[in-house]
Parts: sequence; C-alpha cells; structure tokens
Amino acid sequence: MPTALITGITGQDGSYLTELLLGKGYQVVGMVRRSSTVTLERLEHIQDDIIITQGDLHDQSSMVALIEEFKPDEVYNLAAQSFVPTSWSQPLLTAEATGLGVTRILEAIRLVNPKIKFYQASSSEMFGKVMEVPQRESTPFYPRSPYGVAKVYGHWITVNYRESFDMFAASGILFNHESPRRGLEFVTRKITNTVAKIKLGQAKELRLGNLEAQRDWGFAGDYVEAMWMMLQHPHADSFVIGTGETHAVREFCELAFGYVGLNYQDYVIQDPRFYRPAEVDLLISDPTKATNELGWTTKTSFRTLVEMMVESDLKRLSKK
Ligand code: NAP
Ligand code: G4F
Repeated sequence: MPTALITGITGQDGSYLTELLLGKGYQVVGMVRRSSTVTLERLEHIQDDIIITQGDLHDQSSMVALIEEFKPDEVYNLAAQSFVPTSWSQPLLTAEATGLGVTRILEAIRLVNPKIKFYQASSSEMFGKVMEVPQRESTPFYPRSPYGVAKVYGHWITVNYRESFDMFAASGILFNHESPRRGLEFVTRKITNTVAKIKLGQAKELRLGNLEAQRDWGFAGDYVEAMWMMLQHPHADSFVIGTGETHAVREFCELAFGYVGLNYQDYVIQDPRFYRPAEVDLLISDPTKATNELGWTTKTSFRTLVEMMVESDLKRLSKK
C-alpha cells in the first residue's frame, strides 16, 4: 500500500485529493497545523480512514520528523496562505508559508529520502498581468500580488530541486478550481452562499468588488486527479491545468442568481472595499500538454459547477 503525505489536507483540495487517494488504496497521512479549534470539517466523512498528524510549513523540523516517521512514497504540498487579498495585509507571512515553506519541505525530503515524489501546488496567479493568451507552461510569469510572487518562488524552487538534485519534483500550475467545499471568502463561494441566503430570506444583498475580472474556473474534484497523474508520469515536469474557457465574475453572478429565478442586478452592489491594489484581469489556460502527456481533461462544465455550488449551499442553509 503506497503512502501519501498531504500538507493542507484540511483545505478544499486536500479533502478531494484524500478521497481520490483512498479510492486508489493509498494510506493517507495529513499534516495539520496546531489550532485551538477543530479544522477537520471537510474531512469528517473520512476522518477514520486517515492519519492526522501535526506539523507546520513554518517549522522545518516538524516536516523532517513526519517524513522520517511515515516514510511517504509521495508528498503533495497543498498547504499555503492561499487567499490573495490577505497576501497584501500579511505579505511576510505569505512569503514564509506560500514561498519559503516549499523549500522547507523540499529540504526535508532531500535530507530524509530524495526518492520521494513531490507535488507542488503552483498557481495561475503567477501569470498575473498576462504576457500571452491563453497561458501555457512557457508563458512568462508576471505576478500581481504578494501571493503570486510567493508562488513564483515556490514553482522555481521546485524546478530547481528537480534539476539540481534529480528529485521527482512536479509543479502543477492550476487555474482557479472551485466546489461546494471552497472557502467562503473566495468569490465563487461568496456568490453561491449569498444567493442561497437571499433565496431563503436570510440576506438582502451581495457586496462584491470587480465584476469584470475573468477567470478559468473548473471543478476541484477534477483537478486533484491531475495532481496524482503528474506523480505517475515517467518523469517530473510542470503542467498547466485548466478548462481552456474564461468567464467574468459578472457571468458567474448571472448564472447563480438565474438558477434560483432571480436577477443579479437587483442584489449585487459594487463595493470599493473588495477591489484589489493590483488586479489579475484575465486568466485562460491552454492545457494541451496535460491532455497530450497525462491524458487529463476537465469533466465538469462551468454551468454544472455553478449549479452544483448553489444547490449545495441551498441544501446546507435550509437545514439550519
Ligand atoms: P485552502 O482551502 O485555502 O487550503 C489551504 C490549506 O493550507 C489548509 O489546509 C490550511 O490549513 C493549510 N495551511 C495554511 N498555512 C499553513 C501552515 N503554515 N502550515 C500548515 N498548513 C497550512 O486552499 P485550496 O483551495 O485547497 O488550495 C490548495 C493549494 O493549491 C494551495 O497551495 C493554493 O495556494 C493552491 N492553488 C489553489 C487554487 C484554487 O483555485 N483553489 C489554484 C491554484 C493553486 P488550515 O485549515 O489550518 O487553515
Ligand atoms: O475568488 P478569488 O478570491 O480568487 P483569485 O484571486 O483568483 O485566487 C484564487 O485562484 C488562484 C488561481 O488563479 C489561486 F492560486 C488562489 O489561491 C485562489 O484560490 O477572486 C477571483 C476574482 C478576482 O479578480 C477578484 O478581484 O474575483 C474578483 N472579486 C470580485 N469581487 C472578488 C470579489 N473576489 C473576492 N474574493 N471577493 C469579492 O468580493
């Protein structure tokens, strides 16, 4: 039975990846940082099937100890300070966790067992003010937030360990992926949660920032499969993962409100508080390399994703 160590197991992607790996017969070990409250909400249904252990991206010795104890065959580094606006208010913490944290885990692997396969959760935020449309593996990076800058560091240190130490270090450049388990502060979930509240009479309006920003949104359940596929590939490489389609925040609103029979224009208020110091205006992927070399393609349409998220929030909030 292969063993996988997942950092960031309590997050959106961590929960879907855990389900996938359990289904493939892996023993799954999840690294969780110490908290005074329980953070295992997304894993409640599979908690008995996995090993949860403490560790932190800020603490190298905790990661060395985990790798020594559990001897993983694969390490998936999903942990990060992942919310872009927070990266302007906490730039150093973001650099430490999202950037330097990658070197700490790579070093832990190199010191304990350099044969372990490593996956780094890189991001389309690295393309920022895009230099090419659509974006592919060779598109130059131009990050627009401290988060994007930290992810560029994480990506290049992964490539560097691959080239310097011949380690199997893969980097997945994933475009935005969402689900009913998405954090409530990200725009998609903020929209679907508030749409459900408005429909149920629990809210009256939805305050948003830039409605014109365009994103390539896919379903997180499809994307974790690409992570696993990258580690089964004959050699470590970097891959862009996305749908190849882009939609504006405004369009997401239109579909989500429309699904419950409402017009978004009656409820959405643009609020300067949610504008960013520097915006990423347009993201759209070219996932050809992943399709050709990994056999990966997205399975869930944009409409299905929006409807799945609204449905789930309606169900959850009606129970309260
Ligand atoms: P998420 O829901 O925000 O989860 C982040 C995870 O990182 C949580 O488990 C969090 O733990 C953990 N974490 C944060 N700081 C940590 C630290 N210092 N030590 C240990 N764990 C720490 O993010 P996600 O959407 O699942 O994304 C997973 C990864 O993919 C992230 O690296 C993200 O930057 C990257 N990514 C995401 C997308 C996307 O669209 N979702 C796209 C490209 C790349 P707590 O539960 O304790 O907070
Ligand atoms: O949902 P968002 O906060 O995601 P963002 O900034 O694209 O970052 C996400 O995707 C990245 C991949 O490209 C990940 F690496 C990262 O970890 C994260 O998962 O914002 C999407 C867009 C932005 O252009 C933002 O300005 O929505 C716009 N927006 C408009 N109103 C808003 C809001 N975003 C948020 N969070 N809240 C708003 O009220």
